[in-house]
Amino acid sequence: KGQQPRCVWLTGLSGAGKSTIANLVERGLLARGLHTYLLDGDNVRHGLNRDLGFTDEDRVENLRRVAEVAKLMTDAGLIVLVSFISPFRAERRAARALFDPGDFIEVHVDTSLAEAERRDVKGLYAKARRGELPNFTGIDSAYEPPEHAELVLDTEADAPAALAERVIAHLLD
Ligand code: GGZ
Repeated sequence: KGQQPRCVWLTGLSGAGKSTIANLVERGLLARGLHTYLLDGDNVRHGLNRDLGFTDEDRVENLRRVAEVAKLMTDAGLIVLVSFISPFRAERRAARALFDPGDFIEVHVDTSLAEAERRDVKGLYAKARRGELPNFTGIDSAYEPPEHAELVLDTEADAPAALAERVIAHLLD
């Protein structure tokens, strides 16, 4: 059951901790002999989607392509971890619709805007507040929180390692 191909879709604000958690989940699954692939901005936005920016229209297309690639990868037998802000409900719903029920696990990496902005690891929120990064999620571009996520990870309450274990437990359950 562990290797049953599935898509684990992480959504949350910039700086919420999606990448950190996704990397820990990937390591944990690898340690259990499971085959995974992690799709994120680092390996998608510089290649396949390098023609896309951060307007609503471009985010919609970014996520459409990511969902289709994730689907292809599950067809190849992988557990696919997807780590994008994915701010709009409609695109997350469209992604879910590509998979059999139960094979799409929406994970809300839940951090308040105040906390993400307080951390501001990369200084992007400060830049956005200065008007140097237009269409920044949470500042002048919307984030629509999930209403039916399979998992809600409160990053203000628990450490990334514990949250990653919850995702792994859900997959192995
Ligand atoms: C949000 C932006 C923006 C704007 C650049 N809005 O924290 P990061 O830096 O490393 O992750 C963010 C990443 C978001 O890209 P996604 O592909 O995940 O977004 S979406 O799902 O909405 O398509 C951030 C950086 O890119 N970044 N400009 N305007 N994040």
